[in-house]
Amino acid sequence: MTAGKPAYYVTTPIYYVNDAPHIGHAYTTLACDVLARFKRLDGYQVHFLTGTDEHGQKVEKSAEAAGIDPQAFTDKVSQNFRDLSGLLNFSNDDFIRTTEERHKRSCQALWQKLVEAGDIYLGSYAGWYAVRDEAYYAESELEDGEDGKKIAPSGAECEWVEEESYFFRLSAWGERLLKLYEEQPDFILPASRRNEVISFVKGGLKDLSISRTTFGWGIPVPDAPGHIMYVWLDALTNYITAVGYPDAESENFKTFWPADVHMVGKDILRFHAVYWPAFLMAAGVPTPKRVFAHGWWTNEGEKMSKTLRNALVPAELVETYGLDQLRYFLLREVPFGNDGDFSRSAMVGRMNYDLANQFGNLAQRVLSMIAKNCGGQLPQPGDLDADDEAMLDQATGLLQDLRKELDVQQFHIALTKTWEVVSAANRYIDHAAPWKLKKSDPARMATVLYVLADTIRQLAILCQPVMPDAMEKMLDQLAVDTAERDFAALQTRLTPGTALPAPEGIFPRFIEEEA
Ligand code: ME8
Repeated sequence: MTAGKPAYYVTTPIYYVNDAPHIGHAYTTLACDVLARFKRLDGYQVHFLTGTDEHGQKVEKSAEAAGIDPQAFTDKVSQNFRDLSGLLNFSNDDFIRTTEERHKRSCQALWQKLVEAGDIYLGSYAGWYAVRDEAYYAESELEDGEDGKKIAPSGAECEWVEEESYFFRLSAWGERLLKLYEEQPDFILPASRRNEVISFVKGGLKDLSISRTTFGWGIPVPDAPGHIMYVWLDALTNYITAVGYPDAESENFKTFWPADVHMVGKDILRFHAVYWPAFLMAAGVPTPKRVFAHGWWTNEGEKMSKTLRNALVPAELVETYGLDQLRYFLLREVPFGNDGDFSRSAMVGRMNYDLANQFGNLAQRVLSMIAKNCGGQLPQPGDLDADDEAMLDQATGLLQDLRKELDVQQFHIALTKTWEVVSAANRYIDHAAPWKLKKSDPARMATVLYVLADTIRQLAILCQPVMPDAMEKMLDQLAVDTAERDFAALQTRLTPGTALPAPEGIFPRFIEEEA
């Protein structure tokens, strides 16, 4: 039953199929997965979208190099991104491919709207194009590379393109874009990126070439033989296709559009924060609520690249460190929005300290004391003293903090605040020392263990978005009913007398193998 629930729509970029998924792609989708899971547990009706960007020259060239036609090529490699969802336990509700019929229909309808609005005209493009970025560059942006080559700021090689092309009147939308950024100050986050976009738009916008004629792998422009749509116009439209565009009256579209968050890497912010809202405003479609541009991951200080063969492969990391350990690390280690570096030592540190020592050990101590000293049943608490109340209040107060931080995509702060409660629980157990109370004051021991068990339950419920499997195990060990695991259940308390299964460790330590 979804009626009456508030809606939440979160999207990842759709990834180019020419590349094998690496940790950078996994990172973006992970961030969205955590938002989607959090909102579901908080009573929202969520639509979480990911998918693949399958048209354009870059994909066409990769297909050619693989010696198969582009459709067969994309059918094959798109699967790698679908598999990533299974591997990393992503809970996306849909997976869109731009080669699907629903998407062709949506793009052509959007195009038609732009034509009707008078925002498209026929001209000819003569300028630089980088296939790797699928982006046009002005001469002034380029640097000279070896052998007279022209290099874009991203490092991509550019080629000279001259062809008949349709243009979008982007130059006419500068003022309205600036107004959008002003009226919706959180439209672009983090703020530093917002400032970059504002200066770019203030610098003046040129009309954008939005069709190509020199290759064929794309969506045909309606009534314009020989023209296919510029791959970024095609790609961005995926976000509305997936909720039913062009059927703006459909239940899905009315429920989920405008999107709450488009999550992207900083490399593609301009497309999402400038071109996309301009297209939408021109077509009379509402603009999304937020574009969040996160930072870039490097591997042990090096940029990941095909030539260096140093891309971090998600499957290998999961195998080495464990799935939830990796999910936790990626969101805890780096302030969300900043660049981050993956190092083995940092990963092992988080795994052994935050997860095994601080959280895992706490749960293990409490559950094994209950197993040994309380007949394997949740103990009956007596009257709570000030320390007990403070512990439980601190755990209960966490939800408000997490809501606030996740509403602005500050995962690392949300986790830091969660670990403040984990640390407080460790201080509480050390201070109350229930192991000393076994003989002297068993009633007090029961109270302390009960307070701890309920604190762990609350932490486990709140950590589900980041570590779904591990927290499922933790809640199983506390015999929490599966219907009592959403945020509404934080208002309740564990039932004394409930029989618990035998405790098992949840977060193993990472032991370095002897060389
Ligand atoms: O740009 N660190 O697709 P793409 C962090 N198809 N994130 C990274 C990363 C890294 N080292 N490498 C990649 C495209 N990413 C277009 C998008 S959307 C309408 C079309 C992530 O396959 C990051 O989110 O090149 C980046 O924006 C995205 O992958 C680029 O994926």
